[in-house]
Amino acid sequence: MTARFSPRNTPLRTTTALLGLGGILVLGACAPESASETTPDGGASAPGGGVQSPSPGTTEGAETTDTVAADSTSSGGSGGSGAESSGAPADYTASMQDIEGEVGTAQIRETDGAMEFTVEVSGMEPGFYGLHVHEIGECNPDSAAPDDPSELGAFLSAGSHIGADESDHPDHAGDLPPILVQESGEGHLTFHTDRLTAEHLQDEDGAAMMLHSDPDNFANIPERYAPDGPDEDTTGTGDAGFRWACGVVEAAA
Ligand SMILES: [Cu+2]
Repeated sequence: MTARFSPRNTPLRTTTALLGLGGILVLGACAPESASETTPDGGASAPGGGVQSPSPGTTEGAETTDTVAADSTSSGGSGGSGAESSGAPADYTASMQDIEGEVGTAQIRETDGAMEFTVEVSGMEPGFYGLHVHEIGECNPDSAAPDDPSELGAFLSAGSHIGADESDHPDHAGDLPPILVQESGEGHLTFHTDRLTAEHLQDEDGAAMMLHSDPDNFANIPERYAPDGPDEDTTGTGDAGFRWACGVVEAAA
């Protein structure tokens, strides 16, 4: 865990940031995105991640107070000229929310042989943050991991990265580039991935966009730090920290 108190930086977020700090400190000793969810038999350091900052019931409260809504609607004109370059409407959308409300949005569009993602966030501390698509479209801020009900935490309901049972991180279909939040607190990212399909996003249990509290190291751990190679947490999750905001991927209206 880093020294960062919270990915949030707006005054509105202060309370949550402090609450979040508690959660982070507790979770700091754990693997927030547990090895068990991505390496079912891993058994690595049971995170005991039963403590997390988000608490149910507060999720809806601040939803409409954030500036993200305005940001997302004005993104085309606010320096996001690249984002809308395709001009085509999104096929899927996700509103990524922490316990206070929307942190950012993802617009996903099917292109020829790839999925084009446009991700916008605001009101966050500058820096890189991990982004993934998780395998279950359920964003419960206080939930159990599907494959280990004893493991509780924020948005564990979304399960592992899509493709986590088929390969190591960062070769999961759901592994995405990290987003860079600028000094303004806003982040913008557009990219294509040919790893994900419509079936991934809209299968029976859906899918969820996850914004993490830390950068993703893509399991790129130099040998001098890890002579035996990265451990299971790293090859499972990229050490992207705990799950900060989650958004169910939905078919665009
Ligand atoms: Cu993730």
